[in-house]
Amino acid sequence: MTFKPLSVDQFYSVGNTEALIRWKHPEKGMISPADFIPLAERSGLIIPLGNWVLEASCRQLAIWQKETSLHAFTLSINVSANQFYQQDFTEIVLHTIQKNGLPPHCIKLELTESLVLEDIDEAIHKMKVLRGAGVRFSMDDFGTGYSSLSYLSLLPFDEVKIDQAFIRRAVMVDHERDWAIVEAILQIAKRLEMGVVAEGVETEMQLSRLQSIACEFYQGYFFSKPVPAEEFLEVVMGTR
Ligand code: G
Ligand code: G
Ligand code: MN
Ligand code: NA
Repeated sequence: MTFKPLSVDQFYSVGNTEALIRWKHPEKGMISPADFIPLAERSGLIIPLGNWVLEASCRQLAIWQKETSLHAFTLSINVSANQFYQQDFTEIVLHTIQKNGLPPHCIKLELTESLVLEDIDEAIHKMKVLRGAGVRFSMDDFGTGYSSLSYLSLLPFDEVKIDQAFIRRAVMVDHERDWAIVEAILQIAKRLEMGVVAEGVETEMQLSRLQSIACEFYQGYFFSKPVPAEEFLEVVMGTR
């Protein structure tokens, strides 16, 4: 837990708050996790890196909960496959939450469908253990991959996050067929008592269209680009 990766930091999305890792390279500037997370997975570095992400996220959330009136403030954290399937993942998560004095239900772990499909029985087992302690789960990037409806009912997710690529396509004027699917996802999720977060909301038009079909939770550049921790409260409180 003491590993501090060189030049790695976290940004936070506004709307639904999600911790997003960033690598500040001395010459190449900001490197996207899309480029270095797969490398970290292959090299095994994802284990200490993932643990650092958990620790840094929980520490930051505890600070925000203490410093503001946002006591029930929740934070979404992305989890990688090799991180999730490490033997003591559930213990590490629970220990980190407890150490930082957080209510477990304030932590949402984001898993992708492909992660879960690597070993569905083990995934369900780990999810049930953590959910039993109050931790919540989001299915990330829904609408890409297979987006299997049977898995949606089988897996104990609290929430689905409709992928930004999907939202972007659906709101284009001539994509009513995509829009129909967004609406159907909302209806299915409601019946399964899952929340829905629309990702990649960039325009007022996208937001109002989503609101018109009773989508309640959003994330995206319309609210703000992801910001460093120091700027986060200002942005959320709307003072800039
Ligand atoms: O923030 P950005 O658009 O660069 O994210 C690119 C990808 O990196 C996304 O798929 C996102 O889920 C992933 N990602 C961002 N932060 C983390 C993290 O802390 N851990 C893991 N495993 N993935 C992350
Ligand atoms: O795979 P995942 O959903 O975790 O990826 C989240 C990433 O998507 C974030 O790192 C963020 O940089 C990016 N993102 C979030 N909202 C928007 C948006 O409105 N537009 C675009 N282009 N990217 C976004
Ligand atoms: Mn995510
Ligand atoms: Na996503």
